[in-house]
Amino acid sequence: MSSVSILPPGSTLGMLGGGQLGGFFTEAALRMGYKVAVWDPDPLAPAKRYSTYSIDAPFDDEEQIIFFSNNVDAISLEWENVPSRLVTKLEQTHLVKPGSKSLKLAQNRIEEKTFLSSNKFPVTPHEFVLNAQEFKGIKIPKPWIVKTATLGYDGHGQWKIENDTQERELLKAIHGESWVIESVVDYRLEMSVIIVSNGKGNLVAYPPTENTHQGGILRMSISPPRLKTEIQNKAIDLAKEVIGCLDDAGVFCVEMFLTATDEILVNEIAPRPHNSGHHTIDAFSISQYESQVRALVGLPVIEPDFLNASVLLNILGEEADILSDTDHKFELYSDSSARLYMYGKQSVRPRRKMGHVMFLGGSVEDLISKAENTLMALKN
Ligand code: AIR
Repeated sequence: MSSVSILPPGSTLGMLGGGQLGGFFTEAALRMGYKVAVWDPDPLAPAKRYSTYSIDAPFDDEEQIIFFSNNVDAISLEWENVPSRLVTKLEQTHLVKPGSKSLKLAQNRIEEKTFLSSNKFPVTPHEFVLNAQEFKGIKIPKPWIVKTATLGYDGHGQWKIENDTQERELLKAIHGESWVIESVVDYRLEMSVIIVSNGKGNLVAYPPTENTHQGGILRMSISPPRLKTEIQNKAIDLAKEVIGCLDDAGVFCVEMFLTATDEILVNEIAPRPHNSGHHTIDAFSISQYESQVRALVGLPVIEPDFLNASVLLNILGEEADILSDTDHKFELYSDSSARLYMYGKQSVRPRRKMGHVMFLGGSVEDLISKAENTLMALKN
């Protein structure tokens, strides 16, 4: 473990994972004078567009583990599916923020739910199912949300099961997995809070965003959320308690549900910046990515200033092709409040996050209608 308290500009930061989240981290780190080594098995991973060095090998390549270790001063990550074994190994010689403890929790929904409920944080009613036979004994009435315990993100490994036919279909498709079965909660909205932790008890929160999803994938994030200040503060306090309990350093996101009776339930914890926090690039003085750099290098972790309202619209799958089709006349290209971010992903997969549009300034209602109009235009 390094004894240096602040890593100076010019140091090299290692990033495990090279998607859009790692890409925005890399841009922030470069702006602050750092170099970034991005490791992602995909040679065309988006973050590699900005990296100083990159590694394309699988995460278990021993030679590359040595090369990476020898060339970076501190390490962060941007994806839950980075093997925790690798992080555990790197932690022996380097600062890794967040570390393997939070990563392992986020990699296994059974461990995550157990952590949340054993610390008395409010969660949805749920049961664990350790093999296909145990589906017979589930006591929670349908409809269910069925989630694989491991390797789930962006709606992967998640199904809504409303009746016995759908349950039979699901059982035909699964092999040797374990699962979390959740009740479908009657919630009024989903929200998320980004927390930055310096690992020494200083926790800073971004205000909550209100999120809408389609097929388990984030579609829009609205900031500020259309919620009473009192509820926003409750969400911030809860998120700080959850991350405080994790006792790790870095950027985290706590996803939550607000029920019809204004109860807040914790849904998931991500030990990394979050897609619902992209707006912090344009709508706050310090982005979640700069905060990730600050927490990693030991710079002060501070409260960001709110600059303006924003609505994020994710561009999913083939919408990226439609948006770049020059025959279409998208209003957003003539709208000075709209900023387009495309991640440079080479292959289009259905519902893959390909980019986002950030609508900025004015009232949230106007921004939402601009986002909705863009979505309509993408469908035509
Ligand atoms: N990501 C990580 N967890 C959830 C998401 N969406 C981001 C990370 C990761 C990328 O999505 O930046 O590298 C993977 O996206 P894809 O489209 O390659 O599956």
